[in-house]
Amino acid sequence: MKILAVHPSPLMYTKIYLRLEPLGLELVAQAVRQAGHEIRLIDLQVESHRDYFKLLQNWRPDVVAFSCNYLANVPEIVDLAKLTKSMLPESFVFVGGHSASFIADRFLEHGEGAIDCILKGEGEAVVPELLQAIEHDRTAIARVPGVVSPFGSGPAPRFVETLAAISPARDLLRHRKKYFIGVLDPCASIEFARGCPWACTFCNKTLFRNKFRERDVDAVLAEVDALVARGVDYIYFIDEIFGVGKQVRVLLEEIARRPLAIGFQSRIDLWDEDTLELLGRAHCVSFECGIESITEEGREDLNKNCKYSTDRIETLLIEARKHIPWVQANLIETTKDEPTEVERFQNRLKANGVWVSEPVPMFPFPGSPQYIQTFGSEPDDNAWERAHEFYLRLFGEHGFSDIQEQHPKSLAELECAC
Ligand code: B12
Ligand SMILES: C[S@@+](CC[C@H](N)C(=O)[O-])C[C@H]1O[C@@H](n2cnc3c(N)ncnc32)[C@H](O)[C@@H]1O
Ligand code: SF4
Repeated sequence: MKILAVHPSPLMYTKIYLRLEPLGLELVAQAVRQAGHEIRLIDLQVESHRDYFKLLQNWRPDVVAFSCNYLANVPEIVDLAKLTKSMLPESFVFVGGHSASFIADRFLEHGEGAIDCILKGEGEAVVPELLQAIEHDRTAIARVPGVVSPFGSGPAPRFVETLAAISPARDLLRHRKKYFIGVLDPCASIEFARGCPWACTFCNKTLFRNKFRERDVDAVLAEVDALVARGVDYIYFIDEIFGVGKQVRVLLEEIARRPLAIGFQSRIDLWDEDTLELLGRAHCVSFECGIESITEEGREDLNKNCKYSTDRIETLLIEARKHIPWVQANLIETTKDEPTEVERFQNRLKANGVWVSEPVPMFPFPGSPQYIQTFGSEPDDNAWERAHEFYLRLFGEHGFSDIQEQHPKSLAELECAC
């Protein structure tokens, strides 16, 4: 079959600050190709709706697969699915990714028949099975793990057991040079590990990226070398937490020998003076970490489980900045931190070149322990509406952070405007 994989348009900041390649979709595309299908990929972060419709018209795919990691992309995907079905009524349209997995039933409802199913979970683990059902017996899709369809739902979503076999179909990307972070381009994304062994209360990882799995270091280096050969000189590790695995030191020593810069998100308590020096040698140019609170009580409340004291955190952030040009520490608003103390902490670090965020209001993501603490049960079909309403009510009174919209609309208002 002919499969068209589609990534939706950019989120606001991806126009001005960073725009990353659709790595998840590239992995799904590779699994589709290995299953013997023809595959093309279009990324609407860098191509237009016009390009998409042209491709539909000229290539006439049998299946269109959308990637939806963010709720902000839902309206666009619903509209495109409807237009796709009106142009190619025989085509099979489905959606995968984080957000699609969280709101599968609602997604189908909004699709009004234009979306044939949602595939929850890690796509590469099960997409060949779904395509087999689509090709031979469409009613069988309701037996595929992670499928939610108007004809019923399959067993629990499947996740990749080992990362040994995964590899992204990077060659399908038509505009490799259009991905960037800040002024560093062309930039590529790589994953070294998936999941995280910690359980911070606010972190939206339990439904999707809980289990920690590490890739083989040689496979990662082979991917790095292939990218360098294509002219990439900046690699962003998209792991939610880079630096946990057993092979991190080996990887960094090898990267130190190569002509490229790297960036990532991590926890400060995974590093010390020696390993920060190694990061400098490995040409790390961007290190972002979640400090969350300037007090041990605050970090405890958020179940951060940080093994360092606040003084040690401060020392290491300043040490990191000696080796790395951009070091960022994120804070979350907590009742345990005195605003004047926060300001002093920020000023001391900023004087040493470390960027510290303003404390950010915590969103009770369905999929975070905080959601269950706040609402007393696992997320249901109304979870996102409930969390959003709660958040607007709470911080509408207290105020949002400096980088947020100060009078955000409710989901109901936003839906009316679509
Ligand atoms: C890069 C990134 C961003 C970038 C995106 C930049 C871009 N597109 O250019 C930026 C910085 C903008 C960003 C912002 C935010 N992000 Co973010 N982000 C990530 C990050 C680090 C990497 C994404 C990635 O490439 N993953 C790797 C690939 C391999 O996985 P994947 O894309 O999920 O794909 C897999 C599956 O989802 C699925 N799949 C994907 N597409 C498809 C398609 C089909 C057809 C199928 C079948 C399957 C499928 O299969 C893939 C392979 O297994 C993830 C963490 C992580 N490591 O995943 C967080 C993450 C996705 N972000 C998260 C969050 C919370 C946010 C923010 C809300 C943070 C905030 N408070 O502002 C914002 C939202 C912005 C917005 N306006 O909506 C959460 C969850 C998001 C959610 N849906 O709830 C994550 C998981 C981090 C976390 N643990 O909290 N983010
Ligand atoms: C920089 S990364 C985390 C990096 C790394 N995993 C860590 O633990 O340090 C994501 C940051 O976004 C912020 N964040 C995540 N979820 C949030 C939520 N639900 N509400 C507010 N801020 C959140 C936190 O400051 C978090 O550390
Ligand atoms: S915030 Fe970081 S350390 Fe905490 S659970 Fe999420 S990824 Fe893991």
